[in-house]
Amino acid sequence: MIAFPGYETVIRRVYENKQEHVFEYWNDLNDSEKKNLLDDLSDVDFSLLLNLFFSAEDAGEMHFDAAPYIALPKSSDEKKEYEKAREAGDLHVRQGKVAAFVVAGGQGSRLGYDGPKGMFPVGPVSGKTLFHIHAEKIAAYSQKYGVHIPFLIMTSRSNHPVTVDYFNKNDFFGLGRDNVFIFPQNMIPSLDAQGKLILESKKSIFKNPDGHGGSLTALYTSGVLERLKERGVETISYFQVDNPLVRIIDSAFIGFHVLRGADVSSKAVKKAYPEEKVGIFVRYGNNTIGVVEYSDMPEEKTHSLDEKGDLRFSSGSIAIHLFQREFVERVTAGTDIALPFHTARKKIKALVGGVRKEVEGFKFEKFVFDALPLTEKNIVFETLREDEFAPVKNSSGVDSVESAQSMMSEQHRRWLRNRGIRVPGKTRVIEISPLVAVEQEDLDAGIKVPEEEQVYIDTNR
Ligand code: UD2
Repeated sequence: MIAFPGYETVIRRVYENKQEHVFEYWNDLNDSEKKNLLDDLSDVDFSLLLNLFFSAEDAGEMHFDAAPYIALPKSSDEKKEYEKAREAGDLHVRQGKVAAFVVAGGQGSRLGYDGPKGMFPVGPVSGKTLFHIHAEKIAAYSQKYGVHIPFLIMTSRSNHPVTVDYFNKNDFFGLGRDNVFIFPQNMIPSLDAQGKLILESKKSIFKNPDGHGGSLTALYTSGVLERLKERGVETISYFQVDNPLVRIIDSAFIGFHVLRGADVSSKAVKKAYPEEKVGIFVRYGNNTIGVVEYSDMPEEKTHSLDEKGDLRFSSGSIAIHLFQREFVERVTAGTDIALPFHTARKKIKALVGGVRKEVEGFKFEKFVFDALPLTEKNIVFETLREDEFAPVKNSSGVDSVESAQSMMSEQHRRWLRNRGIRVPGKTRVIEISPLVAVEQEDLDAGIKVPEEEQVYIDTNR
C-alpha cells in the first residue's frame, strides 16, 4: 500500500474499494502532484458509485399518463383568472421576492465553440452573447419593477474562472456586483465498463459535472440559498443558458405559482413533432407529476395518439421552472430526499498504460426535473414556443444559432407590428435591445425603424 502523511484514511478507502489502479503512476509524481491526486480522491463516495454502476442498465418499467396543465386562456373567465395571476405575480416581483437562476455548466462543444456556452454570440444584429442578453433582460426587469433582481449563475469547475472573468470585465452588465452570484456545481467521477475509476492524467481522476440537477445542491453548498433568504427572496426563476428567448420574469406564470401554493412550477410547449428532443410532462400512477426525458420515452408512447388524433404526450419541457426557496431548502439541507442519478454510456478520454485514449465508460448526472415528483404541489403551465423557446444547441439546422436568431428577429418584428410600428420592407433582420423592451408592452409606439436591411433598436427613439 502507498503512504502519504495525513491521507491514511483516503488511501485505505481506495484499497478497500479495489481502486488502487489510480496509483499506477505514483512513483512518477512529485509531492504536490501526489497531494493533488489524493485530494481528488478524498470526496469520492465509493458506495454511491458502486450502487450507480450496478443499477446502470436497470431502467425499470414506468407507468404514466399525460400530465394535466394550465392551458393558454381562451374563455373570458380564463382570461380574468390570468389577469388576476398577472397582478399577483407583479406584486411578488415588486416586493423583491424573485431571483433569476441560469444553469450554465455546459460548454459550447456541440456548437464547435471552445468556451462557456453563455459566451457564445447570438444577437442576430448586435452579436451579443447569451450571458449579455440574459443580464440585460434582468437589468430591464429590475428597472421595470423597481427592485434589484439577483442573478444566480451556476458554472462548472472547468468554465467557472472564465465566466467570473467575463462578468468582471463587463462590469456585471450594469447589474451591480452585489446582485450577481456565480458559483460552480459539484463534480462526480465517471467509471469505466468494469466499474473502475478513470485516470484523466497521472495526478487526477476523471470527473464530470453532476448535471443540472446538481444546481439545487450547489445553491445550498455555495451559501447562495442562505443569502437569498436574507434578501427575502421566496421564488427562484430557473432557466437554461442556451435559450435567448426565455422570458425570465413572467408575472402570469409567477402569479399562478404563488396563488396555487406550488413548490415548483414548469413551462410546457406543444411538441413540434413526436421525436423532438424535449422531456415530456407526465402523471405517474401515484398521481405525482414529473418529466420523462425523450430518450427514456418508450417508442410507442412517443407516437401514441389520443381520441382526437392528437399526440397523447405533447407537453414538452422547455426547462423553465419556478422553485420555492423553501422547497430547495427541504431537498438539500441534509435530508435523505435526494434527486436520483441517471447513467449515460459515453466515450471518455483516459490515460491507460501511459497512453491517452478513449475508453467506454459511464457518466452520472442528476436532472433538475426529478425534483417535480418530490413536491407536495407542482403545476405545468402552457406557453407559446415562439414567445419563449429558441434553444441554441447545434451549429446549423434544428435548434441552431440560425434558427434561434431568426426566432428572435421574428419575435421583435411581431412586437413592432402589434404596437402599430412600421417595419420597412427592406428590413430583413431586426433586433431590439432588452434595455429598450423586454416585453412587447415596453415598446414606445413612437419608435421609427430606419430603412436598413439589418436594424438594431437600442434606444426608444
Ligand atoms: C435539455 C432537457 C430537455 C429539454 C431541453 C430544452 C435534460 C436532460 N434535457 O436537453 O428535456 O428541456 O433541454 O432545451 O435536461 N447544464 C449544467 N450542468 C450540467 C449539465 C447541464 O449547467 O452538468 C446546463 C447546460 O449548461 C444547459 C442546460 O443545463 O444550460 C441543458 O443541458 P443540455 O444542453 O445538456 O440539455 P439537453 O439539450 O440535452
